[in-house]
Amino acid sequence: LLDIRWFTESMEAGHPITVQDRHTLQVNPKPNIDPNAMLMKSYACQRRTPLKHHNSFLTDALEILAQNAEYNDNEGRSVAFRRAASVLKALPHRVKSMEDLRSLPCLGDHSQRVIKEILEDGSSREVESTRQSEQYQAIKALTGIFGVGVRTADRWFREGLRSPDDLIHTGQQLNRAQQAGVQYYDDLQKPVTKAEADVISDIVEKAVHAVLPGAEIQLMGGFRRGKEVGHDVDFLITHPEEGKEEGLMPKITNWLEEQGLLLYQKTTRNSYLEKMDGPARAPNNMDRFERCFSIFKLQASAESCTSNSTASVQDVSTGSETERHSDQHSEASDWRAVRVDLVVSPYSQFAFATLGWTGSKLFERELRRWAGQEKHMSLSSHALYDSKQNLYLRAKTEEEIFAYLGLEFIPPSERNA
Ligand code: DCT
Ligand code: MG
Repeated sequence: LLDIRWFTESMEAGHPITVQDRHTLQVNPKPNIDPNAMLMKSYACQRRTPLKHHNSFLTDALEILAQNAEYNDNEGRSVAFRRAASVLKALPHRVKSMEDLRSLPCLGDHSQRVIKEILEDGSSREVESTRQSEQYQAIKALTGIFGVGVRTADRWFREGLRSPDDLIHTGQQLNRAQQAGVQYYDDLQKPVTKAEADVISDIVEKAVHAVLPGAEIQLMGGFRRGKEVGHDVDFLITHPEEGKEEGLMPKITNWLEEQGLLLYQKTTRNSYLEKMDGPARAPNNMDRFERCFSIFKLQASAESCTSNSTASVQDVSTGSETERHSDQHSEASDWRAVRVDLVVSPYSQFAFATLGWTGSKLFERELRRWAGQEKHMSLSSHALYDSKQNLYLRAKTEEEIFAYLGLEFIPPSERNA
């Protein structure tokens, strides 16, 4: 039975059964071939990673160490922990012993030590002390403010600041984004539900169609991957007639502002030029689309919602509140603030933008790494460039891009690497 299962799984996973394998099977009906090694590919973009998996007791721990490494400006270490966590997310079973990890890729010594300790003692001392550390907690709280990155948070931490309240009390200079971030901090800490994302989708669709009929809108990010909650709602907007999308964002934000639906917005213009940007640009994962970082004012009451998901939206506003809240927004408030990202893409780049904005972040990173290291190609949210042929590869669908990259198509719901 084991042999047949191994055969079928290998075939399904696209592994050719080699002559050597056949021989091994003939002479040894239970081949000593490690199924882990056979089935677990080393790039996250070669694997299917579902949203719900069996090893969060390990991946949560590794991701705390990844997060902490990021706070300490150690990107290499951070990515190593994230890759290790991602492999465990793709395992079809719960890890019970170190033996289960034999031959798995991406598990460095440090990650293995942490896993071993959790398997043996139920927790890892390093993870627990990180979780409890003043620096970790403060940087987490400070970067949790919209508009605050690790560098700023770190500077504030070294100045003795620990929380958004400390920023207010000490009268820190804040830019407009950070002011909004502090003002709506409590709301923006609360996860956005799928029901809320659906209400916002309807609003965005209404706004976009009011200013540009025929435009297409797609829900991106975690919600496209099937997540039930997120930290924001991401949308990609395009129009089948190339050029019609130019200058669209200010029209959308004006419409939304007139309806009183925006608490904050900042639009950056599209600065991508294929000829100028070229494939040789540094592999910066920031794209250059016209983009609007915004904070929506989401009403909980039925009359201001354009969808029938109001009931579930109201449930959310009962979440616990802290004492600090802007004076305009009391606990009894019938609205909440929600982070929304709007991105406009020319139609010819839409497939690349869709792939780039679906995530997860690690999946995207691995796609770009695969393209560069394995295919001598350069992938961004705008284009795919083939350095061997010296040409841009055009695509209308995500499926075509996976095919160019020589990868099996992975649907969004299995890109939760
Ligand atoms: N993205 C990326 N690299 C980054 C940031 C973002 O490739 N450094 C892409 C992947 C996901 C998408 O943009 C949206 O970003 P987020 O909203 O930050 O991620 P998310 O997966 O939607 O997570 P959440 O559910 O918390 O919003
Ligand atoms: Mg998101």
